[in-house]
Amino acid sequence: MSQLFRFPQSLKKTLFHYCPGCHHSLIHRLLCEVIDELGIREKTVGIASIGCSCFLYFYIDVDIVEAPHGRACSAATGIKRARPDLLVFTYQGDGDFAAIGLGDSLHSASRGEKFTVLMINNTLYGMTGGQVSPTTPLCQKTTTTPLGRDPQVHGYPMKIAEMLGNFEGVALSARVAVNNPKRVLSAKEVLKKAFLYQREAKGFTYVEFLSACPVNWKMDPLSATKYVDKLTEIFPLGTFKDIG
Ligand SMILES: Cc1ncc(C[n+]2csc(CCOP(=O)(O)OP(=O)(O)O)c2C)c(N)n1
Repeated sequence: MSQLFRFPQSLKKTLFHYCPGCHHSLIHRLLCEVIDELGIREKTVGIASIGCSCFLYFYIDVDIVEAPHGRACSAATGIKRARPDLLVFTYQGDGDFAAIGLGDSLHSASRGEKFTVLMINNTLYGMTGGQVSPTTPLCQKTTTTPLGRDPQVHGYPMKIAEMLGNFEGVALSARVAVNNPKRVLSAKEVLKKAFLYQREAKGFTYVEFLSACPVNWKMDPLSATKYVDKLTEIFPLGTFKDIG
């Protein structure tokens, strides 16, 4: 049976708590398909972080550790160094990875720690009510930039996947989206490659997902899905480093 019609073994049979139109559930499924296809369920450890995805352990049937806000890459470093035989991934929002956790994140990448990061970039702090984050586009309204992000006051959006592409310790840095079927399929291929590179101990692997947040973007799910297309003008999809 095609994978499309098979319920992933690593995905728990429970209802998601995510808002309608949020892309977390889709990304969870892709992650589980990759874990199943690589046959690594018993050898995988996930690091959930603080944000909307903090309940990762409700959904993904692998060992999950909850890190304090921003510390997922440091927790992953410890686990991977202690047990290099395991496949370790972090699952982090843009606030977690690129704001409070920026120091932990960049130093892990620079050290070439051999785990995989899934960075879910919804361009704001979702769980706490939609505050500005390092990846908020210019002009985007958030609860802390009600008139839109002004570069003179709030700075410019950070392009993390591009930045990590310049790090020597990074084996793979890519940005993907899941707002149409073609993109879903290519996102899965990139994620699978990240886990394969990790299995071969090639270096730090980073996959950034542009992800819809209809509630905090104050859009219906369809408009939010379309807004992801607009986001690709600011955050182009693609691979910024691939050591092959
Ligand atoms: C040390 C600490 N500071 C602040 C918070 C409050 N807090 C919880 S989630 C969050 C933002 C999460 O945003 P992001 O990482 O982008 O994830 P999202 O909710 O959008 O998925 C913040 C600031 C906290 N829990 N712990």
